[in-house]
Amino acid sequence: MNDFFTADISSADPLISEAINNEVRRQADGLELIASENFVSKAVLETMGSVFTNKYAEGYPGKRYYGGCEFSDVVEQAAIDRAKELFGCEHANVQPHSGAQANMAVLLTALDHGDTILGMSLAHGGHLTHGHPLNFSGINYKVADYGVSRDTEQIDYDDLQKKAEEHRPKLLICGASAYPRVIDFARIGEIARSVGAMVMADIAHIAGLVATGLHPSPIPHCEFVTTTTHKTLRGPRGGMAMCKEEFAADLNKRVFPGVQGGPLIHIIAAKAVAFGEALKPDFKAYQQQVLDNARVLSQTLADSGLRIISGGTDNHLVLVDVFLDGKGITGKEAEAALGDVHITVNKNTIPFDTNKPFVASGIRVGTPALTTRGMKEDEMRAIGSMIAEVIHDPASEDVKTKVKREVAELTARFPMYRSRTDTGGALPVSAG
Ligand code: DSN
Repeated sequence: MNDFFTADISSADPLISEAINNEVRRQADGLELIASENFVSKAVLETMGSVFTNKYAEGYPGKRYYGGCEFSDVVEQAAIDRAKELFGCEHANVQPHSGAQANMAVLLTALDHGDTILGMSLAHGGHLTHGHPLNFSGINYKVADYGVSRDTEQIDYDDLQKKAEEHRPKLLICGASAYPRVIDFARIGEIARSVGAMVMADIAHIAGLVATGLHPSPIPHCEFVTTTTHKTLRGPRGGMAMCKEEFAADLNKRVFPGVQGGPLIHIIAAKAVAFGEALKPDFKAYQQQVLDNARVLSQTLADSGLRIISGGTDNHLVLVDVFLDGKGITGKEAEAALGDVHITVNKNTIPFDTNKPFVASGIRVGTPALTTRGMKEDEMRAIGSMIAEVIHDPASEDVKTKVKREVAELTARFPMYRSRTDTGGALPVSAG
């Protein structure tokens, strides 16, 4: 047989092979606390690397523009059916390549160019695609924003009502990328209806919690619900858009041919696999552990003298003020110091931040990935202490050496993917 079909990556492309192996080791040897990241199962990983990557399948199941789509139809229909079962939605489009493209398709469905949207400010935990001036959403539409109150650092629903009355948006956008509290979708739905607006909820961060009933669902209250599939939902990197049946045909047209061409059938197949996993009872136990872990991590960090935005967390993430009005360090410094000891977090602005976004006063930490590795409350207490020690003394090489050793000991107890040195590929092994 032709080498082309049999040569492993290690011989076909040593540079990329080595980078993959290094990434396998980086993920295994570090503590991954980026709230939007997770580790997929071997089944999902294998499906993403399947021969469906070779297939063009513009259109939708049963109505394609190319021949040979019979098996593409099987996987896409399975993804759609499972998504509908998981979220209880009337319609699901599983083709968006990302959350941003799912949001773009919804905005094109709901709005005309120049219409007004009201979204949560990025600086208060929202997302670029909810109306940031540099994003398509801010370029093509008139934007007003809402945020959290200074006192509680939680969404100010009374202010949101006032803003909705003032700006009369056609679409109210809710959902966040750095908001640790329950979002009251029912209240947001009421506010929208009071001004004749539609609602899009972007549940990218909390989709796994919503799917398992551990966060109230936006489905009954919103015309449109979008998500990514790779965060708490623990599927392949990608997006999905859901809506009421009345918008289904239009939404489908906006995804394809509106903003995308050929769907990524290998990713859609992996979405189906991930949704199948999420429908199993142990996924709810996993999500509950994500929540329990986040609460313990939050409490440990608070006990160490760091300030937790909004005073705690109801979901998978914790937003931590490390700047402490100039008495601490910046988010940028914290991210770098923690990176030195193989703890991966991202700097994040906090509400009413006095530092610029690239410096930031906070860090965002999340528990989905480490919970997938099997870590529980005891490990969260240990990790919280490690984080605090580094942040309180970022210049100390002694502290860094000690914490680096603790990270190595902890990660060794929770094995995950390993490097397949004979081929250079990544072979997952069972999570701890
Ligand atoms: N980049 C994602 C996150 O980290 O939350 C949002 O798109």
